[in-house]
Amino acid sequence: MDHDQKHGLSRRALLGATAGGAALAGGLGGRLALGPTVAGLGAAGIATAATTGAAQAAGFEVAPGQLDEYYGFWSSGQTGEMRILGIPSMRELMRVPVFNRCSATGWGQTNESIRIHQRTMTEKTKAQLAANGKKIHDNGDLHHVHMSYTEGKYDGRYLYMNDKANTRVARVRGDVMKCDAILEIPNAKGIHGMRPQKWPRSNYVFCNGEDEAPLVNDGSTMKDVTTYVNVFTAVDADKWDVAWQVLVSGNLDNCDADYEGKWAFSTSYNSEMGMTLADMTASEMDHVVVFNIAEIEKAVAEGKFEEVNGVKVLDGRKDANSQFTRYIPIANNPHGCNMAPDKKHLCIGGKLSPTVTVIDVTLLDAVFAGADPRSCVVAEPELGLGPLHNAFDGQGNVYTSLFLDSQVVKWNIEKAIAAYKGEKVDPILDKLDVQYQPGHLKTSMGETLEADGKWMVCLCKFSKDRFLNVGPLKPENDQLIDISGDKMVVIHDGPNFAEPHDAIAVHASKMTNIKSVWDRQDPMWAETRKQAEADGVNLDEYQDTVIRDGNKVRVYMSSQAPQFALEEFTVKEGDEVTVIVTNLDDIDDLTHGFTMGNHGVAMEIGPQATASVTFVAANAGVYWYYCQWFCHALHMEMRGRMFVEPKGA
Ligand code: RUQ
Ligand code: CUA
Ligand code: CA
Repeated sequence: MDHDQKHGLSRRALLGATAGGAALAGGLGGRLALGPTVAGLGAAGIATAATTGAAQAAGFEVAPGQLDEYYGFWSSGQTGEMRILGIPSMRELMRVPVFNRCSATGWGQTNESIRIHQRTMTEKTKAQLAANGKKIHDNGDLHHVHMSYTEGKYDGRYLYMNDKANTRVARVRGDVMKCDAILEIPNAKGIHGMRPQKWPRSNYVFCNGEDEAPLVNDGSTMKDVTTYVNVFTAVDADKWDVAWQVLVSGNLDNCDADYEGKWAFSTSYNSEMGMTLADMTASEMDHVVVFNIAEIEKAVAEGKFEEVNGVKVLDGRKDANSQFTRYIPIANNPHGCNMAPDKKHLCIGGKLSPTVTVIDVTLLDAVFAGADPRSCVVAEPELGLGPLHNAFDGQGNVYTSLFLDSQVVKWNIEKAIAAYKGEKVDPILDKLDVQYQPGHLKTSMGETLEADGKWMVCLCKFSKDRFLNVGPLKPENDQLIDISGDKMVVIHDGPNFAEPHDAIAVHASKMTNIKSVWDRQDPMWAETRKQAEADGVNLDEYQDTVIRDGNKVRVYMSSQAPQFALEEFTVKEGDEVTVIVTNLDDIDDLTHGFTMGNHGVAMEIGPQATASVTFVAANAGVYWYYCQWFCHALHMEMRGRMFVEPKGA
């Protein structure tokens, strides 16, 4: 079939050649503005796609009570949380607060969560927060969620995620689905791309700093761009500290790692080090940076680093001519960076170029030995407008999102390589209209050696007319696509709130360590237990103890449906009150809560969990506290009173 004729030749012809330099940059505004128009065209195309593949769609339904085959771990962009969806039902199963403040669970307010936030916080950040009357950053911009690997396969231990807004990364435990560690990354600015090492296991989490700034960012230099750097960070995934950093030329966007543990890769859209849109799109070529892990580790071991803000920093910039990095020229403003499960091919989305660049990673040793950096490029198929991200089916095919065309294109790596060598083959196998403007797309197990080619979720940035109008702010649209046949088929539209960037689909068989009830000795509240011990309180027994320590009051109470062990307690105006609740119920799905009325205080206490929260009792009077997680027929009655005595009483 001739895809060029069937799909958008005129639109593609508009763009002209791959790297049009000034023409591309000049046309940028116009092409972005094309978005809505292109999307409008897409709507007509869907009817065809849906009818051709109806047969494959049969039997996909997950009936009530049936379980999904895959866990989908979703990012949520500026909402700052991680979400868990079932695939293929696309049912939302859970939200896991990470960088955001959560009203339901008390994340960002409980002492346990504040400790996790603050563990790696710099003194500078603490001071800046205090100046704003805060203890933590309670917003985040969570773009990328990835699971820990052992030998190129998901191992269910952890999920890792970035916060572009406040330059952090976080980790969520695979057993309880709670965040257990946040790391503020020094020296870098705006962590965007983030991937765990795949081989031999996820010893590192690689993090891209997207924004340029002076390395010593203390106001001594600000407008002199020559003092700006960008920083690539390897986080020690076990200790959750920075292992090392490498300074690079140009900024860093998306990243990935190979399946041999030799390389990490990052795309850069601003090799120009431009500070304006025009400058950032000025060059014909940008680059992908390749990091040589062994060379970097060797230099770190030999002490050949500079210590900056407590971190080991190496210089991998172009001028340094190091063995740490190589810069491979790629057409202007590349974006997505995805390693194929064939262990060999790295695919780079062209964004402003209609191409995906394929790098054969087995040719990188030669590049480090001095070969032409472009000698590792083995294909560069022209696919359509605005290629962003790539996903894999484990059968040699790639699915690339075309943002401007509002399409997904399926193409074959070997055919693209043949075409690059001059053979007359069309690598494009299929194109599908999606609604609308896709960013990331994720295939089932597609980021692992176990890519199974069954499902794909395409995360569309716009939904426009696909759902009932909910006002000027519209949901995004995560489309479920059946990729098991030759043709891609849209199965489901999944509206989603701001703004899932990325997702992974993990087979349920990988998640065997998920618990239903907490372990009483869980490290999450180890410090709270220590305090209880010091206060002579045994949290494992049913108890109701109030400890006064100057103007600090610690209120310990157990909860057991439908009652708090303490149904009243008394404090004084101005007291700093810490309420510590232990849920002694050890029944599946029996979560209690603690909300202190009119104090902005609420938290979740899961079965067998302990949680604590601290607040100041500011005004005298009677205040009711209650359980806000429905737990029992007498849940409404699960409440008690706090008496706040007037000062001097
Ligand atoms: S990025 S839409 Cu933040 Cu993952 Cu590409
Ligand atoms: Cu306990 Cu509701
Ligand atoms: Ca550029």
